[in-house]
Amino acid sequence: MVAKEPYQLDSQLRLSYHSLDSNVGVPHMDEQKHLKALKQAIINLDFEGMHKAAREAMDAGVEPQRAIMEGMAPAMAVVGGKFETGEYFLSELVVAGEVMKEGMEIITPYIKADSSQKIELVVMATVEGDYHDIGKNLVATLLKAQGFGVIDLGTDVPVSRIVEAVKEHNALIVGLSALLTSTMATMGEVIKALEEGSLRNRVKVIIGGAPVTPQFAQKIGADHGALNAMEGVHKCVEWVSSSSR
Ligand code: B12
Repeated sequence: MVAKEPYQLDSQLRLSYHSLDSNVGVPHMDEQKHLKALKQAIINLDFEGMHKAAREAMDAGVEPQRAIMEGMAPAMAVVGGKFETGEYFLSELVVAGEVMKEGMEIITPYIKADSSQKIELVVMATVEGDYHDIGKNLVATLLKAQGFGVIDLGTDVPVSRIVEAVKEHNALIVGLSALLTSTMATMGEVIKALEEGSLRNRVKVIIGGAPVTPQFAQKIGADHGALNAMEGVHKCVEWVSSSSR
């Protein structure tokens, strides 16, 4: 597997984000302070700290996408590392997830919606056997902000349910999320089922989640393996902007 840094956008990529990341450039000192406070609140499992940090960051005008992607998301990777080394247990993972969710509740209303995009439907799901939904929810929020209609099927979603939803809603894009190496393969099963249902040529399939790489996406026949939420949403915008399908 090729190593990747899922939470860091390289500067080249950032420059191409336009409306997704309007505040181009390296965060200045004051912003760094807010990003650090958001990160610390998650690592310290501190709900009050998160409320304070999220409100202060928004009051100070920190760009909401940056607050989530550069402040909060990297903290979850730190928490995952602590879980791996035995410093944190499952209960701490649960609390960290809740702290992140509360922070996102405060921050997401600040994400500016782009109403210029025509509504195209995206079916989103975390695949069967997998309960991780923070990344998926983030992608859904960013897609909505870009004017997409999102049918969010939730977590632990059976392959058949995803296929039914694509058919029922005549979706243009399917976004799949998996955080466990044991559930990644299920994304390939979704693609096979779409092929068997003669739906594959009607939809683009984008996959994401910490263990997902572009190579894995290619191997299972997905159209794109997202490096992170922003890059994935950027790809969806590109798809609907072009007339390739
Ligand atoms: C929080 C967390 C949990 C929470 C989840 C809460 C929730 N509501 O989601 C809880 C406590 C429930 C949990 C449970 C488990 N977890 Co857990 N969890 C994590 C942790 C710490 C953070 C995940 C997270 O939310 N990250 C923040 C978000 C923003 O990042 P993200 O999900 O990667 O999403 C980003 C991108 O990947 C992308 N993205 C994600 N999906 C998609 C989809 C599309 C379409 C696109 C475009 C982009 C995209 O966008 C996001 C932003 O860029 C990770 C550690 C890690 N480093 O990932 C472990 C981790 C994933 N968990 C792990 C494990 C082992 C488990 C358990 C098996 C533990 C256990 N013994 O029970 C269970 C499994 C439960 C299940 N069946 O799903 C392992 C997985 C190891 C492996 N190789 O598979 C990890 C890596 C921890 C570790 N280092 O060991 N977990």
